[in-house]
Amino acid sequence: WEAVETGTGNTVYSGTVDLTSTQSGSTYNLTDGARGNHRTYNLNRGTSGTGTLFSGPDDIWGNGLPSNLESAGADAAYGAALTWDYYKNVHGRSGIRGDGVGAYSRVHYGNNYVNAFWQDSCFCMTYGDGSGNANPLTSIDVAAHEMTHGLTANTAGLNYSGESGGLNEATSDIFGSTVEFYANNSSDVGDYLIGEEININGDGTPLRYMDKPSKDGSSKDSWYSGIGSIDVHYSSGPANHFFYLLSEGSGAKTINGVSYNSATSDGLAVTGIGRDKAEKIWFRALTTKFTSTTNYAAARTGTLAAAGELYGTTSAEYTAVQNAWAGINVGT
Ligand code: ASN
Ligand code: ZN
Ligand code: CA
Repeated sequence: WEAVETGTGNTVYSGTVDLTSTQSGSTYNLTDGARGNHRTYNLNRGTSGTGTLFSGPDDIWGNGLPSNLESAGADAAYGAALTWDYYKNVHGRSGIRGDGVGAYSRVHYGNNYVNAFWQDSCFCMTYGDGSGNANPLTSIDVAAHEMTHGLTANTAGLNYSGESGGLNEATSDIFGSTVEFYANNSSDVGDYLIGEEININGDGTPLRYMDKPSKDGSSKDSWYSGIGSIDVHYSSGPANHFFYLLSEGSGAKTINGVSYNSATSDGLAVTGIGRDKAEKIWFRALTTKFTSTTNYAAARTGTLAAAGELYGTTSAEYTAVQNAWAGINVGT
């Protein structure tokens, strides 16, 4: 018999947060009894299996420092819970498969591993501890990015290569960002940057920028014929840029203390419709229009169909979708 409890997570990136656990006798487990029993495991530098479920005599997880092995577990559990709540409360979807069943997270993967990943085969996500300047890969946006790979695999199934691969990656960045905004966490505020907490570059810069993807030195701002042959983490750039333009519009803007400046490929201004509407359009397109082979042109068609269903084909929202795609050189 297990009781659902509310414990305390002292995370590396998000301060002190509530975490749902389960209690079995005098032992607490980092199993989220309110979210499909999503579990969080400690691989303790291993690279296979599940390691051990985080558990102990108290319902306090971590101390906020990466040196405490529970801290990254607290971040991972928090990120998974937020992502679950976001899809349930914003999009009406219960769990990655929509069946109410939780996945699981594994932290402390390998030695000095500077990445995180989702695997369909285990229905689980895994985080490294980083090395050098990098910190554990367990920030909110990274957690939501990885979990969203599970959602994409179970809906559109976008192939992870070519233009569909870029759209797959962008979908993870888009919802990585929207979950971070949804969290409304004062330690890790919402932004249109990916991985800014991890310090992967050693100079405090993020991994990716949605307002101007080329700021990372590799991602593309706009679509071009042949973009399907570059790395999917770079061909994602135009779709991330599309989502930023659709949400916030072109030009300079400061949100939660972060400054953005987004230019269109055609030089025409785009007026944003707000993130709340943009995320609904992308989710509807992903789950009802996109397929495994959707490319940029088809993503335009799919998001326009979604916007038409949600807001009407004569709406300002529909026009904004057209303009945002034109702003990254897709359609006219
Ligand atoms: N963190 C990367 C991603 O989610 C891992 C990978 O490239 N598979 O895209
Ligand atoms: Zn990814
Ligand atoms: Ca972020």
